[in-house]
Amino acid sequence: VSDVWCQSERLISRHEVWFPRHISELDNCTHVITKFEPELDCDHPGFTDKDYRHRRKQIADVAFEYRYGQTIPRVQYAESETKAWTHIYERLKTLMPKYACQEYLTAFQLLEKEGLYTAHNIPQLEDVSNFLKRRTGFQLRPVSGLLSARDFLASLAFRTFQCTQYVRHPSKPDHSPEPDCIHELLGHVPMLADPMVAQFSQNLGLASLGASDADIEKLATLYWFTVEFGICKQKGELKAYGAGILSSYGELAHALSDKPEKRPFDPDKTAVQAYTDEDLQPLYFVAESFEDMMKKMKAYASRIRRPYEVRYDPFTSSVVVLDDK
Ligand code: HBI
Ligand code: FE
Repeated sequence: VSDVWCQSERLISRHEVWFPRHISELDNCTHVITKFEPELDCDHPGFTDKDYRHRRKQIADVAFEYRYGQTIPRVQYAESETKAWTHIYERLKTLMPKYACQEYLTAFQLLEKEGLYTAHNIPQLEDVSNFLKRRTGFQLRPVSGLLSARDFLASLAFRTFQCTQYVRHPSKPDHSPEPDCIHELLGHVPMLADPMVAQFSQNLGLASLGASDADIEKLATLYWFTVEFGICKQKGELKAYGAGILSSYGELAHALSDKPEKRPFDPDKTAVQAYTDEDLQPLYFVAESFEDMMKKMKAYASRIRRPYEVRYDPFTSSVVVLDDK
């Protein structure tokens, strides 16, 4: 009993809370949640497909072995995997001009111009990571599946996006219960190529370092309704900026139709909204503008109570912890 008491007491001191202080320590932030693993989830489309599970494990093992500073190993994608990419890529491209926000469209164009994105090949994470480094200082590191919210958010503090490298099951190209590289590449990467989004993502990560479990849950919920499923107004029209919308043909048309419920984005309310990750979203939060959403998130993050402040030092890729407040 006294051990438990001591542990919870110790969490209060900034000297005792562990969180990564240097980008290389993200090697310790790779705790995978097994909720949607094809081996364990009988609703997963790959549950009964032994070859798929083998393939998925092969690619996940590469991520498992990965350490900071290494080149991201290239994956030779199979024809069926590339086929899923082509199918999604071509269909999404027809909807993008109408539904995607300006930041996404600009970055997507650039990715195509540089020859990184084509309908015919799944881009390699190493090449995409180098592109992002040049654009916004963001980089990718391979991850073997869905991470704990704490680990996932912590990596954002170091301008690092933990990115899956396997492809969803080919029987369901339009839906995946877990993140896959098609979602990361067509949803997240173009957004992370925007300097403002990069800063916003890093701020979210910094706000999470050493935060209480309750605050992490709220930040994860805010992440869900912004980075994953956010909608904002641009020139009087609703546009998608969330990666979960932008990487899904079905979700794009659904989100911007008048079927789902829409409420104004307000971090205090959004942070405690229950959500589903099983199906099309029944509810979206709409920001007045992209800038307004980021301003409100910044104000929200500054109200999270921590007995210390954190700053990022880009020269050393380190988090500096400042004196107790
Ligand atoms: N893990 N690999 C991975 N990719 C994500 O997008 C992701 C995650 N874990 C948690 C998460 N996203 C969010 O839902 C928030 O909890 C941060
Ligand atoms: Fe995502």
